[in-house]
This record gives sequence, C-alpha cells and structure tokens, in this order.
Amino acid sequence: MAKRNLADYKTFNRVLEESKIIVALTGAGVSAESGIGTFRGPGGLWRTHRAVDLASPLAFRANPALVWEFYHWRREVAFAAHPNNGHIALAKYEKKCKEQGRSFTIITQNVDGLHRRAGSENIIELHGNLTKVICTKCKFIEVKENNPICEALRGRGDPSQKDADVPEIPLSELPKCSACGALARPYIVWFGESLDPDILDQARTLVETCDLFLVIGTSSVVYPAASFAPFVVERGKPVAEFNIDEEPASANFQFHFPGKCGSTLPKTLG
Ligand code: BJW
Ligand code: ZN
Repeated sequence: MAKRNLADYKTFNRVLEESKIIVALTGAGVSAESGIGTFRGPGGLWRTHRAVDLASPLAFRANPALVWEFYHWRREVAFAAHPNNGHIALAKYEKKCKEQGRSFTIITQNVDGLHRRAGSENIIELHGNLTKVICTKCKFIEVKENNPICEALRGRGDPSQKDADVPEIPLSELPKCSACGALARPYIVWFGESLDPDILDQARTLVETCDLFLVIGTSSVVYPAASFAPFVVERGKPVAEFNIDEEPASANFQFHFPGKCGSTLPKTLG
C-alpha cells in the first residue's frame, strides 16, 4: 500500500486533479448534518428498536404494520430534510468533472434521495430508495411520493411513543401494490437480501476501473459495499476516507480526512 498521507490536503488535491474516473461511496454520515440519524450512532434507535433490526425481512414478516410505521417516519424525516454542504460539494465536483471530460459517480448506501436533490446525476443507489415500494407478491416496483403513503399511516411513527400505546394498523389498510392489490413493502435492501444484480454490476465495474475512490460517512461494515474500497486498495489505487471517526477499515486507506464531511468535502473538492 502507498504511504498513509492522512489529512494531507495538498497531496490529495494533486491526486484528485489527475484522476479521470472518480468514485465516491457514501453512507449515513453524509446525511447526518441534514438531521438524518445514522444506523450505528446514537440516532440508530426508533422507539426501543435498533433501526438495523427493523430493516429486515424477518421483522416485516413478523409485524408489517410496525415496520411500515418506522418507514413512514423515515420518509417524513427524509422528505423534510435538505441537502447539506457535503452533498452540495459532491454535486458541484461532478459538474466540474463533466466539464473537464472526467467521470465522477456516487455509489450510495443511503435511501434518502438527498444526493439527487443536491444536483448529483451519476448516482448508483445500492440499498434502494424511500420513495419506492415493491409488491410482496408480483414484485412490481413503483414510486409513491405521496405523504402519508396511505391514510392509516397519517400521524403515525412518532419515535417517542411506545409500541404498546399505538394500536396496530390492520394489514388491509397498509400500502398496496397498484398492479395486483397485494401488500407492498418499502423498496429497500434489507439484511440477508440480495442487491439488484444490475446495480451491483454497475458498481463493481466502477470499483474495478476507477483511479480514485472516496469513502464518505460510512462505517464500512456492511457488505457488499464494505468490500469495494479494499478491492481498490488491492488494485494499488488511492482511497481517501472522510469520517468523523476512524473505523476498523480506515488503516488500509491512504488518506483520512477527519471531521464532519459537511466541512471536509467543500474544503477538499471546492
Ligand atoms: C460521519 C458524520 C459526518 C457520522 N461526517 N462522517 C460478507 C461477510 C459478512 C457478512 C456478509 C457478507 N456479505 C453479506 C453479508 C451479510 C450482510 C452484512 O454485510 N452484514 C454485516 C453487518 C456483517 N449483508 C447483506 O445482508 C446484504 N445482502 C447481501 O450481501 O446479500 C447476499 C448475501 C447475504 C447473506 C450472506 C452472504 C451474502 C444487504 C445489506 C443491506 C443493508 N441494509 C441497510 C438497511 C436498509 C436501509 C434503510 O432502511 O435505510 O442499509 S443496513 C444499514 O447499514 C443501511 C446502510 O445503508 C448500511 C450501511 O451503514 P452506513 O451507511 O455505513 O451507516 P453507519 O451508521 O454504520 O455509519 C455511519 C458512519 O458515518 C460512521 O462511520 C460515522 O462515524 C460517520 N459519520 N456523522 C462524516 N457528519
Ligand atoms: Zn403486485
């Protein structure tokens, strides 16, 4: 591995300007400054549940109404949020690359849509999107941006309430597929589920061909996304991490920019 340059803005700037294919992998940390809680940080709890426990096919099978309440709340938070300086710096840098005939793509694990709202265009959404649903029966995927997504969810999802104090919504009143009328679920990749193979192929092609890889606001513990940066390191290409903390994978990366990415991204890409 190349020598670690940690927060060496000068060397990074030279590497950045020389790179023709740049890929940024983003995670929940990039949206933290927009008020969207991360998964493994203090914001990773909803009522008494860990967010990662509700983001599972098992949880949905056991209690679809509870999981829908959680996602209804997540949708409301995301719809009300605004892109922050980190999202905006990435979108501006993509525009600059386009003008210079270079390629800049975001591979995001986030489902909040904030990169697109900031103006980024080349985005690969690995784990789905909160605006979409997929039918549990016929697998029809559709965009549902109305809020609430169904009447029964109006006013629901308050994270400070206790499950026991909230009457359960009958199955027949939860969101339905527009094609066949069966129960619809959030179009989100949950633990143990496979990612869309075409989307994963697109991401892997970039990981195999990029000449600079940025790892932004992710704990780098969830696969397959967690395997991307180590693969780039193995190819001998530079990886730069932007994170408030050091994560287990950080030691393998050539650059590490500590601090909130709402500050470090404008400073490095601006
Ligand atoms: C800031 C900041 C600021 C804060 N500025 N930084 C190989 C080995 C072991 C296990 C597996 C494996 N392959 C697959 C698995 C199983 C599993 C997995 O990875 N498990 C691990 C946890 C061990 N993976 C899967 O199941 C995936 N499916 C799959 O691979 O299918 C095939 C298969 C299955 C089973 C076995 C083998 C193969 C699917 C993964 C789907 C993940 N889904 C979720 C929830 C849905 C999204 C939603 O509802 O919103 O996606 S989980 C959750 O974690 C979410 C996130 O996208 C994802 C990543 O989290 P992220 O973004 O990194 O957030 P945090 O909170 O962890 O970190 C935030 C970071 O930001 C921190 O570092 C902070 O310091 C930092 N930060 N503020 C800069 N201002
Ligand atoms: Zn259907």
